[in-house]
Amino acid sequence: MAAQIIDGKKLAQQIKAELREEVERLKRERGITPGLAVILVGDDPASRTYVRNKERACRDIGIFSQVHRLPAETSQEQLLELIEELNHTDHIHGVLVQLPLPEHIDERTVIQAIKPEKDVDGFHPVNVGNLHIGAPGFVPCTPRGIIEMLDRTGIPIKGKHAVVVGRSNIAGKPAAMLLLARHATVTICHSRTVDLAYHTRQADILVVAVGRPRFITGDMIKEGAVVIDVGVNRVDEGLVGDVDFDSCLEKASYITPVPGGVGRMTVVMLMKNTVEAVR
Ligand code: BQF
Repeated sequence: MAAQIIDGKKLAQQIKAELREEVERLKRERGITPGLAVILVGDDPASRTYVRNKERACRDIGIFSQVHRLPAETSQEQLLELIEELNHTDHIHGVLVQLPLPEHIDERTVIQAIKPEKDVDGFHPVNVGNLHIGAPGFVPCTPRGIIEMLDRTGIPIKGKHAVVVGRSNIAGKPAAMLLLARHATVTICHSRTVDLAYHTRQADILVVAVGRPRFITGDMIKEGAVVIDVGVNRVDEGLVGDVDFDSCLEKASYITPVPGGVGRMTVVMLMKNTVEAVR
């Protein structure tokens, strides 16, 4: 039987409605409007789209947002200065630097400059460490969105074999940590994994975050698997995921679409982190 498609757009709208109420309450009871500052360096077209998505989500929910659009030639020092200023700006509760950064800027140095209490992307080593040990802190938006999707769809995680393909600091690695915290048995695969299909076929829950269009095909998954597609790849036909949707649809029990899947959840989890940054 064909898989059930997990509607990320619908789930995101539902969470947005909840956040709108929470923001309204913060304004009413504490006189606080959550504020998000986004820093975009350069003019990468995909990054511009993502930043626009974030601005729109803020507006929909009632979060104050400001976007700092800096030229590609901005020096690392100038960028660090801006971050330092935002770290000390009281009405800004969340600060994020849109990735990737131009070559001449060191990503790690920049991320470390963000105050951990305002690091709504959850990329600062303090937050990464907290995730690792299971302590409270900001969780990266994409992995948080994946867990939220599973939970709201009623898909149990405990005891399942979750296979994560991809080991980035933004998606794969933190997704594996969260699944582990929820008592899944976790396998992490990557570009050097030998016999990838052997591993992906073991998955009850398959999370794919490799950045290659239609990389995972139906023959690589187990009958009844839950397939979570993190990929956002621009091809001639439009946006496609890392999963070959058509060949996996017949075999999976649940599958996320692209567009309208994990990406939607990512943006709304950023909103959730920003609201939580007020506390
Ligand atoms: C959708 C991102 C790679 C590298 C840096 C909705 C987004 C994307 C797709 C979006 C992403 C991907 C974001 C869809 C933010 C997710 O409907 O499929 C929303 O805006 N995203 C980002 O900020 O940086 C990235 C992917």
